[in-house]
Amino acid sequence: MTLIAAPPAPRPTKTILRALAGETLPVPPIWMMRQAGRYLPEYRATRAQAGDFLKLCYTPDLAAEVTLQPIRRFGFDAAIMFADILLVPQALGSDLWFVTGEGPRLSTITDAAGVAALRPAGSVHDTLAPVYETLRILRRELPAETTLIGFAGAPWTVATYMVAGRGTKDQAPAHAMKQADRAAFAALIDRIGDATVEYLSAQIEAGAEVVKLFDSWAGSLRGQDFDDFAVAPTARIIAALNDRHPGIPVIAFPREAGPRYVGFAAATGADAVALDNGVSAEWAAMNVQRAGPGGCVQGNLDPRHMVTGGPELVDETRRIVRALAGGPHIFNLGHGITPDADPDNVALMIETVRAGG
Ligand code: 1CP
Repeated sequence: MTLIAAPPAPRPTKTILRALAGETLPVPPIWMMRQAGRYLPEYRATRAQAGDFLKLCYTPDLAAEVTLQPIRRFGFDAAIMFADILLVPQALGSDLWFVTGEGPRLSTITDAAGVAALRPAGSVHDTLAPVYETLRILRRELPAETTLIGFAGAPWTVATYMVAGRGTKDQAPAHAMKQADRAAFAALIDRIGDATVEYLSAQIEAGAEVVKLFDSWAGSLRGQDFDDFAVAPTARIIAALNDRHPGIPVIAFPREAGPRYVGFAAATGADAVALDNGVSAEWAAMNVQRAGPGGCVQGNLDPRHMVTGGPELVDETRRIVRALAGGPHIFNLGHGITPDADPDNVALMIETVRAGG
């Protein structure tokens, strides 16, 4: 019997995919969290046309349009599909609505009966099918060099909203449920994790080339809780995705994880970790970024520079580019751009990055 070795996977050509594969590039590719959003007049116009935020998420032509707006205006290296992490709770059966000027509201889940009443993970496609259509449109319409990113919330962050019924400063309701009935809380995390695997798999089948897991509230987990509810669910999702869709990179964003950024990619199988602006780029270069696969970091300019601009913006951008130039790096903000940001500052950030820092 002759054994024929499998041909090596073709090397990616898009810059974001090259960085995620562990390549150190002379100029880091760049995109920006919340790049489609209220700081852009064209976004506000399309959102007004949609009527409300959820309508915008579930109307594929309009969701694709707002995804493309920052690509046309700035030429970012990646487009992130327009949707929201809270569509998954809705697909699992939570009521979801947005209060203008305040934010999201959901029906609350506080005990084992609430978890048991959720829909099965496999049924999420009934609600989420329009998101897959958005991705199919984007794959047709994006420039050939632009990477298409899909996303979901990580289970802990999604659970904090499902338990509290809204955004909270300290995620106290989720911590309380975890303490009162750890098994019920773990069942909630598992159900969200299963739904997330289904959702991200379908996103990849519809054309997402990279997926990102947003764990915006990971920083409020301590000790064993961080291992059980940030690391383990993320690792489980990534293992299932690697199994179903080998070669599709995953970016993990355990926001405000601080020292727990160290080893997070290795512990979860993530191809990159996104850094918030609470850690310094110099520290991350020493402690988080590594040469080769799994060593890529993304980040981490403070989004307030998109409001204030000026020489500080240029200096900080250069400092981050230089600090992370020795390994695989995707330039980004440390969190989402805010509605009061000035689009001219975004253009200045991109110009500075592309000038080599
Ligand atoms: O009025 C508006 O137009 C709504 C503002 C808005 C936008 C533009 C919301 C409501 N969601 C979004 C889009 C969105 N949300 C994207 C689109 C892609 C892009 O980045 O351009 C993404 C990736 C998200 C992810 C998201 N939603 C996160 C994780 C990232 C983060 O910011 O930490 C979280 C926590 C949410 C929940 C959410 N959705 C919207 C708001 C205002 C919030 C935060 C609510 C709160 O905690 O109070």
